[in-house]
Amino acid sequence: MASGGASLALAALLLVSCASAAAATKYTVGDTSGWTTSGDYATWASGKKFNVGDSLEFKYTGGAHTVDEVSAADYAACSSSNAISTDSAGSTTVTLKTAGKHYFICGVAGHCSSGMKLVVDVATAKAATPAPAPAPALTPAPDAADTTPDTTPATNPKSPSSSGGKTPVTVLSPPGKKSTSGATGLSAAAWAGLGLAGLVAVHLGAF
Ligand SMILES: [Cu+2]
Repeated sequence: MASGGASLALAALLLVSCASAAAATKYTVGDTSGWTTSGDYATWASGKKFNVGDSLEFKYTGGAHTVDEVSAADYAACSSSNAISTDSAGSTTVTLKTAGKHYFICGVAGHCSSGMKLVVDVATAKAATPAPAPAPALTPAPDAADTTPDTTPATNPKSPSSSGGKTPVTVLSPPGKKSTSGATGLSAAAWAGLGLAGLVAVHLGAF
């Protein structure tokens, strides 16, 4: 039961991760125009819904521009001196790992002020929490705890008397049960015969 619940939870987790991976979108900044001084990235970003896990691909001529992620203040000031990250390889892919606003500018002098700046507002990804997982895991636990104490004390009181004490107990019980109904019909001889047969049967069974 516990392992079944665990595998259910694992399956749910795999489904969630697969779903989020499939939902991740890769955006080419500026589309076919790429990352250039003539781009209008406010217009490009407007109407797009960015989620955690999505990625931005900046396409430009390597060395001609940079992609710097900066703070809101540095974005406004077009300053890349305290950039969070920078790249100038020519094709820069940035995965949006956290929700909130992410600011990107080009660090080449004059480029940011001429429009090479992009801000994206990343929404928090919908987290499908595995709610059903804790319920099945908890249910079997009390059941197992109940059965264990029941069987353990039952066998323990019998064993201290003697290890072979089980045999006389079973021999005596069949006449005891029938004595209520057999008091009217059965004779003492019949009872003795039954007891003897029972003893023989028990001994044969024991050996
Ligand atoms: Cu530039």
